[in-house]
Amino acid sequence: MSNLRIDLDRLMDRIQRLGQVGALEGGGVCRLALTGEDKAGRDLVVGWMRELGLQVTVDRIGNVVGLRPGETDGPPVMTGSHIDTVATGGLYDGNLGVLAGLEVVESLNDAGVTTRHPLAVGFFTNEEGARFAPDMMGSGVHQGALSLDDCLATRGIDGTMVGDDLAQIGYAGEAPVGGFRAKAFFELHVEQGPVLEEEGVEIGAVTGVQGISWTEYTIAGTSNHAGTTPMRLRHDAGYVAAAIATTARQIARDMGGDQVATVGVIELEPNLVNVIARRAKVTVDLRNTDEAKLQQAEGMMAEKLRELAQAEGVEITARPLARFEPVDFDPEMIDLVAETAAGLGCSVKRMPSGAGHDAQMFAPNCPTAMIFVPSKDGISHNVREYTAPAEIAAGANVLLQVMLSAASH
Ligand code: HGY
Ligand code: MN
Ligand code: MN
Repeated sequence: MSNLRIDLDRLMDRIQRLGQVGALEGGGVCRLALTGEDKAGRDLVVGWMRELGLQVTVDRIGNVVGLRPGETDGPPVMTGSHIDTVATGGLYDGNLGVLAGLEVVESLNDAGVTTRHPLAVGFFTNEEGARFAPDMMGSGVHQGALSLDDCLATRGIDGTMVGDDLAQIGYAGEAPVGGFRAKAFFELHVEQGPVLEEEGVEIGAVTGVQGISWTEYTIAGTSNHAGTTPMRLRHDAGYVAAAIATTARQIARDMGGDQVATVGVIELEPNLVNVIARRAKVTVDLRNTDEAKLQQAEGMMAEKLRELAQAEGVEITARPLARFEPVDFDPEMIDLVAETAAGLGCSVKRMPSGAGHDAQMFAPNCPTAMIFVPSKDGISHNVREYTAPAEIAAGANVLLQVMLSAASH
């Protein structure tokens, strides 16, 4: 293990400075993918990449990779994450992984260290998937799991297309996609859940990512008067939307274990107090670490929707937004993270990720693992997201060491 350590003040300064881009009143950040704020964040990070001497490339879906040459050529040891955020984002989700990667580079620059294999630091387009589904869009295209053309043609919640907005912000790059292979991929990320904090553990050696299933349901009912329409004559899209939300919760309750279910979007038309809703749009996010159980949950939801449509006399159409099976990371890489963390004197827990991450797109193509640091109160996708500097230092030093180790042989 090298005696090298990252410079925490420098890393915290970058986290705070990037956090100023798209800063929300009262704290937090909104840098939705492919917006002006995303562009400003990208420009800032690309500037830092260039200052560090990295060779910067932008690919056709806007992923940005900074390469640090090694003594030899060939596939780099890579780290990275995302700098797009949800609308009520925190300073650390994604940003920490990218900026810690830059800090690893700067620490090596300061020490005059050239690694045997090249290193790379990347940020990937639209990891969140909040504005344009699916999530992990950029890394999925980067690693050949998603179609470039389909993603460029994707329309988001504002009605615009990925390809147009990408060009608009000046990040429709030239570099090809799908074929980039890393020697190994590591991602440092905040846990975004309560586990590490509740168990008093400093580092998570992430074993894999749970399966993700996102669906948008459109319910077509009949507008009518709230007062004059007898209950037996209603085709109430608003009622069905609410029933979908309670069904999602009931499925998670009935299945127990790792099953989670979220209704994040409910839109009603005409959305007026005295009008029975003629139309509703509802999103359902189902996740489970076990693929068969995730399919079971999807089946339960589909069955209930058939019953609801029949009983209420409405039409329900489903539009899949994202579907990723659970992913396992490389056992040797997980061991490397766990042993490195222990070697640095940190307590460690092997654990799955509840959130999706860019790393899951690399896992089929190269040895991949993730490093988690605790999230205060288990909070994320919330402006109160917080991880203490000492915890950030621990995570970034583990990243430095595992990258040095993987790039030296
Ligand atoms: O939804 C997720 O798990 C990630 O934040 N994109
Ligand atoms: Mn993230
Ligand atoms: Mn996120």
